[in-house]
Amino acid sequence: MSPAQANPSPTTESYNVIVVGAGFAGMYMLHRLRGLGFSARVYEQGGGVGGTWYWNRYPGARCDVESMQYSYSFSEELQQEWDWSERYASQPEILKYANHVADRFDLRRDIQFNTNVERAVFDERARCWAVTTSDGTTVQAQFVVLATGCLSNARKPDIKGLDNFKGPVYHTGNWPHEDVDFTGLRVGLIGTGSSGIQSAPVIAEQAKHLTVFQRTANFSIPARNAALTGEERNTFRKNYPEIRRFAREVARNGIFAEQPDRGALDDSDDVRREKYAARWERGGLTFMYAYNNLGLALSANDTAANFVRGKIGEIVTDPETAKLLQPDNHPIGTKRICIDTDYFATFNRPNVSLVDIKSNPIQEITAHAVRVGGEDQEVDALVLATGFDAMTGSVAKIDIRGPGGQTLNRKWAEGPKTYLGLMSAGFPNLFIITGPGSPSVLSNMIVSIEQHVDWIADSLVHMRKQGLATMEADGEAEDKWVVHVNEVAHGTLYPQANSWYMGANIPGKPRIFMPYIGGVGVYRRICDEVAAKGYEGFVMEAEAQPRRLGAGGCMTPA
Ligand code: N01
Repeated sequence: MSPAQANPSPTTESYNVIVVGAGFAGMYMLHRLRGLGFSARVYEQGGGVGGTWYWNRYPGARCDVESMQYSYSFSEELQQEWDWSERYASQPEILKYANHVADRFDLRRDIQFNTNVERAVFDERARCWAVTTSDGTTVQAQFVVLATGCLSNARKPDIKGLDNFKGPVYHTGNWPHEDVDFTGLRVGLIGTGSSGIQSAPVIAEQAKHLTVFQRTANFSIPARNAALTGEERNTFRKNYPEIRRFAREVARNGIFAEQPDRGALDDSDDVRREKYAARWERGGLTFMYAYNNLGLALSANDTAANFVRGKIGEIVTDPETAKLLQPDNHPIGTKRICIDTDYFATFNRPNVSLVDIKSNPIQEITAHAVRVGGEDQEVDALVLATGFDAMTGSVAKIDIRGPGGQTLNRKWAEGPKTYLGLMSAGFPNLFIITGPGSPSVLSNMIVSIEQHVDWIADSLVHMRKQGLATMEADGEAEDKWVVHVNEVAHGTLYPQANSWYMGANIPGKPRIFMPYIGGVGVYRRICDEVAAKGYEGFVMEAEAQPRRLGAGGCMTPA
């Protein structure tokens, strides 16, 4: 029990809404709440805004969705005035954008930084949440919105001896704010997901030697990053209404792009190869939109996977290294596909080596080395690119107790259960942004964030108008949604990979496909229909007495 829990100070403050997290979701939620006249307070564990982009400062960190699309659409002025400099924005530029948004909309005055929310307990009499933070304060709010992010709980692996290592150990998801200089050092990099694949080429340029420890080879497509020209930016800006509409309503993943209209086996081998080659040259995530059945049929998927394996073989000069780098244990795209700059070519450098830890797992880390197959790979510094306790990890860190003392962690012990990814039955007035059961990490996050925030804001306005005190997911509606989310996932190839989407990267975490794979357009329509039918599948209860919402939050009824 933390000091805050042991001795909470009396509640003095109350708000309509407490928002947990000041990443892209929390910032937009705050902006909407303020605009609607709700009082709100945001608690953020970091020292600044930006969420995942505040923490993930590793060398080479960059978004894999094009910058002109990985940006807010809620303000026409904002999207017209901000100049993205590159096709894929780097982490520093995204963080600068987040700070610009915070300043432009004057958000900081309602955000308390360097503060963790440790506990949220539903007070049944007052029908509101008592929220306790790491500074020992407890505040009240009628609603709590978890904008805690899906990839913000960096995971240190359980590798024997890791704590005995004498050199510096960095985690890509919790990178220092100061410059890290690897000049003259032998660096060991563990993990070859998006973070490892982005950082390896940059570290290799600086370090004396880079040793990459690979457990699972990953598919990666070249980013083909480049400076954006004024003309490219203007074309986007002119066409934003249609681009944004398409991303929200049509695209499965919230990204404006040409949609495939045929399956991979509908084309001849030559035509197919040409299409893949063109997409490889263009670079980026749209490689996977070459055909409409790459995520559905293994025979189709194999054609794309074989093409990429072939490209790896062409790029990497040492045949043994090339073979190790060619993924062979999951269909392409079923683990988050990576987007890189010179990742495979990095292994042609004389100062880079690859160690296969799949056939020969790491035995232990000693004071100065990583021991594999009885051999010590000496390193001066370690970089852990070992991922996150994704989607549920940051929620699980908060002790959330609903009516009757039920904890969310206990309820989710066998996997997260939500209705529409927005609420979990038994926890009234507690919303989750881009939670498990929503398209979330399978989509352009900003598109999904804006949709969730707007939907939540509309629900609060509805409740205020109708004089309603509580809103909660109905258990039956939730059960049906959980079944639906699973059915849709199991109709695809995704569950064939041991991915973090499945919770497979965390020992003991239940294997449940967490995001909703039905597509952002379909999902948006479902959410809108639910609202149009009077919030079907949610239980809403009236106020026993009028509450002055908008004027100071949560007051205990007399
Ligand atoms: O994490 P990951 P990430 N011993 O979980 C290995 C987003 N993102 O930080 O696959 C040895 O994907 C693990 O091996 P295996 C993006 O959505 C986006 O790279 O479990 N190895 C794997 O190789 C992404 O998917 C961007 O066998 C261990 C790696 O570590 C998500 O964040 C950039 C190990 C972890 O890969 C997560 O990416 C960065 C152990 N004990 C991240 N434990 C962009 O926008 C784990 N591994 C481009």
